Amino acid sequence: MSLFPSLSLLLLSVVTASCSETEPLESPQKTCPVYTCGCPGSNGFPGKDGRDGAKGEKGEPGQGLRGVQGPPGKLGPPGNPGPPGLPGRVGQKGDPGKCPACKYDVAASEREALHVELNHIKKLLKFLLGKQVGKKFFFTNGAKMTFEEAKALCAQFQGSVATPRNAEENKAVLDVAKEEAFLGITDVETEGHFVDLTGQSITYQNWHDGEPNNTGTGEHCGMILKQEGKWNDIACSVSLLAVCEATF
Ligand code: MMA
Ligand code: CA
Repeated sequence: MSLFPSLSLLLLSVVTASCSETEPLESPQKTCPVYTCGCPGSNGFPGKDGRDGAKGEKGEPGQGLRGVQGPPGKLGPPGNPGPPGLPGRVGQKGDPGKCPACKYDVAASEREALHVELNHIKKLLKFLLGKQVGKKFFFTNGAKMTFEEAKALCAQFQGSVATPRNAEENKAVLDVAKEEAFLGITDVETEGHFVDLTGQSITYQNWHDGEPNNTGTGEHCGMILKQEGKWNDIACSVSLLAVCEATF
């Protein structure tokens, strides 16, 4: 018997034995017949470097000396304007000036005398009118008229048809009127939305229950009722007492 065949058999068994040690049998590609499998190669070279990891936390400041301070940064954008300042002091009284159309120049002493006289009259008027709430006076001449006529009458005194802004003023109007009287309010522009004679919405109102109800052919004016000074809307064409309000 030759030595060769037994040597090759021995070699083959060594090879298969070392293969089965390194390659687990579960692997599908390892089901090949024993004679076609090679031995695993030696480890390859290490792969390329991986990608950079996430940035680490900021380190502690170093030990070295601080550098010199850099130059100042660029000028920032202008800030918002500040609140308005306090009002300045009242200036000195100007000279009376010349009135080209005036025949005479009223002397300072005469102006002073007129001023004193006017104040006396104002004082008397306030006393006679009686009804004052704050700076506002309420007054009537006892005449009845339409709303338009009442407006024209009150305008003569640089005043307006009485427009009470609170319960105290409402009471004062009732005290002066003692009967039903027009108020300086209207909803002629927008039905149901009463405004004062400057067109401003009213903030105080004292409507009677169920009013304003805009009955009949329409009621676009306001009036004060005798009963508790409650308000009713009424046609502007009716005749009612005119009560005015004005400041002096
Ligand atoms: C009733 C009532 C009022 C209306 C007047 C008109 C007497 O009161 O309906 O709302 O304004 O009538 O005269
Ligand atoms: Ca009414």
